Amino acid sequence: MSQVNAGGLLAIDTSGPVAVIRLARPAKRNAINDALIAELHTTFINLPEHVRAAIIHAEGDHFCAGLDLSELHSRTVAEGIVHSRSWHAAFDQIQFGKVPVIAVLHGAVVGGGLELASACHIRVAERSTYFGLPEGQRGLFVGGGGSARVPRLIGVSRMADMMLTGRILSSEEGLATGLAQYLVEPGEGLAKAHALAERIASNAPLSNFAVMHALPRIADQSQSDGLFMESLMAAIAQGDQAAKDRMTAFLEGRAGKVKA
Ligand code: 1HE
Repeated sequence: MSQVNAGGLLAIDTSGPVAVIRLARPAKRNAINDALIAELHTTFINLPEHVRAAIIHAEGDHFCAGLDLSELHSRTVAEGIVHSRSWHAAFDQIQFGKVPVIAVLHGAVVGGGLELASACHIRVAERSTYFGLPEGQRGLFVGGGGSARVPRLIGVSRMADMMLTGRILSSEEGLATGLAQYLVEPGEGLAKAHALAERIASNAPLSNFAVMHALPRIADQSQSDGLFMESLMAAIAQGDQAAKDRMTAFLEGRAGKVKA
């Protein structure tokens, strides 16, 4: 099924094994308002069973200008907490949802836009990409999961620098620091994401599940607890029929070799 959502904020194509979700608010630089965060949440909850990987990309010159600042000034403290929690719920559904998600980045990836990107499992940055956390300059703090996710990618000190000084990281710096795993030329991001998504979609679903759900949790645990959880997850994965079939295929010379 290919569709544009009713609010016109997202274009969603879930017809194949790779779902493609496009931020479609270029006039506002894909700034995220309440309706868009709700659409992202429901889209990722409702991904059809045949979908094996997803791509998020964006229309216009910028991936995402972050929080829609026009919605901010009338909120009370209590409403602010509920608002932040709605971003957490939506981005948790991306990070800990059904399938791995690849973000294709270009132009501004700032504030809540970087929080969205950091909830994805793989980030492909086109050379036009730049990363910023202007919350410090706007009198705000991150509220879309950035304080939990961004330091896990680049460390607390780099994030503190970005927030305190307004430092912008280029696409090359983003690649070097871990904000992006791939750097491509302008216009090439979507094709790269499709190539990666097709490889991901060909993995055993339980292996992808383990990478998405067990790996980050293990990294957050003590080594001893993490190693125990690793053993459980490894045993569950290797007991699955998909693993047995793949092992047999390799031993019978029917599976690809690991070559550079
Ligand atoms: C917006 C927003 C927005 C653009 N909220 N309306 N994010 C920021 O602090 C980034 C603010 N945006 C910018 O710095 C620039 O817009 C960009 C560098 C991203 C793009 O610049 P440019 O010259 O291409 O576009 P523009 O002329 O600035 O903006 C075009 C329109 O989009 C304009 O509206 P118009 O009605 O005058 O045409 C802008 O007002 C509108 N627009 N960005 C609302 N962010 C969960 S907590 C997360 C906290 C944060 O994310 S804080 C960071 C917020």
